Amino acid sequence: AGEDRPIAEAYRQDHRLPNQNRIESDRVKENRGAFPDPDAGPVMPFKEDDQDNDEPQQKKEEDNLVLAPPQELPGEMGKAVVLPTNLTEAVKKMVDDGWLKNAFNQYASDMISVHRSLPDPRDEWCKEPDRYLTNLPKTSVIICFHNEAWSVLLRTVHSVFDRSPPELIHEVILVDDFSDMDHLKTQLEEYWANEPKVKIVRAPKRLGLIRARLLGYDYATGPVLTYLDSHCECTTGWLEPLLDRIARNSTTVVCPVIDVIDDTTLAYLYHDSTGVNVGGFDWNLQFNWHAIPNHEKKRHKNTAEPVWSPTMAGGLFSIDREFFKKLGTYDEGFDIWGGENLELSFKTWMCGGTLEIVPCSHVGHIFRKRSPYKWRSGINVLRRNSVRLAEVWLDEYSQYYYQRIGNDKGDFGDISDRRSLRNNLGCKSFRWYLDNIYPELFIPGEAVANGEMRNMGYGGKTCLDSAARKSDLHKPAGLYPCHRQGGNQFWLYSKAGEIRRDEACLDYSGQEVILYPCHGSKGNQYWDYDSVKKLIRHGSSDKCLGIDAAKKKLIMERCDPNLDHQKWNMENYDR
Ligand code: UD2
Ligand code: MN
Repeated sequence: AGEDRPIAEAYRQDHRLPNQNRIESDRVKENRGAFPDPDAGPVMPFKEDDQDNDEPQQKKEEDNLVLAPPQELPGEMGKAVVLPTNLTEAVKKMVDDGWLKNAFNQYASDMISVHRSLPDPRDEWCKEPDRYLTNLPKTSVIICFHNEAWSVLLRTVHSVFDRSPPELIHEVILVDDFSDMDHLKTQLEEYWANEPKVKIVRAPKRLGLIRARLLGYDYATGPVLTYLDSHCECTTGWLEPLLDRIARNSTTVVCPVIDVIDDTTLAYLYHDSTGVNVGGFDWNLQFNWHAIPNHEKKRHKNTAEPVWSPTMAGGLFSIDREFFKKLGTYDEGFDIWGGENLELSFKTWMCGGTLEIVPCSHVGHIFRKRSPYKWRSGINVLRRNSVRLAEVWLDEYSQYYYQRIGNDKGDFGDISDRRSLRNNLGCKSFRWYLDNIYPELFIPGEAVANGEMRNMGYGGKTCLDSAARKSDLHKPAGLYPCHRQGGNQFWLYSKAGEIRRDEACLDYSGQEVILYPCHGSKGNQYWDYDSVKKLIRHGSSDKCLGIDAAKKKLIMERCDPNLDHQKWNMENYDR
């Protein structure tokens, strides 16, 4: 806690200053030269006897803070903060601690003003006169957090106030999901004491992000609800285009474009509207991003127009409060993290709404590579949430998810309320959703074979094996002893001749046999399985797929039905 103190002090000062661009925290000043010594204790910045300064003598009026042109401050205009390589051991430790606690570079964040300036990522189209209705509804902004870094949380909230028309912010509700970090427990009320629109709600026990959002919902009184993660930064004009869509049709659920705030440098990274993606999911019920499909592109004249999206990422969206209520908000049985974004996406579409990504609205988010906080022990939370989701919303398509988890549903609790919700709302079928809203999703049931792909050479114990994650794409596909548990050994052989899982297809272009994003145009991804000879012949090279036991890798050879290591058994083959 001792370490938090000077930072907290700096931000309190920061907040009080009238001119956003004239802020310099103690951290910032010290860091222009050497890095601060963590053992130095809570030193107030620029004390009266501070002789070491080349700044103008305006300290008294300005709460002892010093004027500096904005371009000198770290992170301004969304620029990267790059720490020098010659850090002292003590500072290195602070940097490491920041990473450990948050899974992003908290130290770098602490150097940046909580009011930092950002680039304006909007297309010109967004700024044309009369683009938005004039009488927009107000929103309650709901930000849930569990042990969020102080500077990051404050920057999220300030970015809302600093870059929204005040008359559109009904309130900002901060939901503390039972954090145990000192600054969050003791300093928030004081920090926001002069901002009547900020309301702080404390969960009596750890709720998980879904029930924390519901707690925020219970307190919110604005006609529109806007949810944000606690490590976001809103850019200029982010709010109006979201509210505009809801004002025109209250069943439209809208998401901003989520820009990347780099986890290491806190740089604000963005594309123009030609780089906008939409949300999808795979049969592991994991959310993923896609380029806008052609059928959707055809509906638009300008790339900045709102686009329909099959799913939302989850953290950042606005919704009409009454419509959210009508949809039954979230499933309260969802714990900690995950699945709620697909639940809300599916039911929005299936129960009469529309889900859009609004390219004129940009909000940054720190994407992390791991989850820094505790989940529950002894239970697979994500699987439980996903099974509840599948049971209520997926109809007969739930089998494709269950296949992926070895048909082990575990104890998923009572879902009868959620099922009656769906019935009472008279929602459409999941099949309707797939056919109309997400026609580009590959349906495993349409595959000719599914399950393991076992090579018959060397005793027949080797299977095609890969996690087939994004990071595995463009790399050789692997081999592993067959384990009969699905997972990384679950493959589909599609009618179109692909050997695939989700978006990854087995692909050969003359070098290694790799996994490559499925492109659907045969070529290097076309494999012809002869279920009698057991050979897998590659379309464009006319070679056959085999394995090299010594090198433990896939190889391509001239086809020879006498070689066992070219023979494969495809599970559940049915043509
Ligand atoms: C994404 C979403 C996130 C949520 C999640 C699926 C974006 C950018 N983020 O993961 O909002 O939809 O997918 O569930 O779309 N939190 C709590 N209590 C907890 C755990 C988390 O309040 O027990 C807070 C946390 O401080 C954060 C928010 O919930 O503000 C989301 O958590 P996250 O940032 O770890 O999720 P993320 O972005 O990886
Ligand atoms: Mn997040």
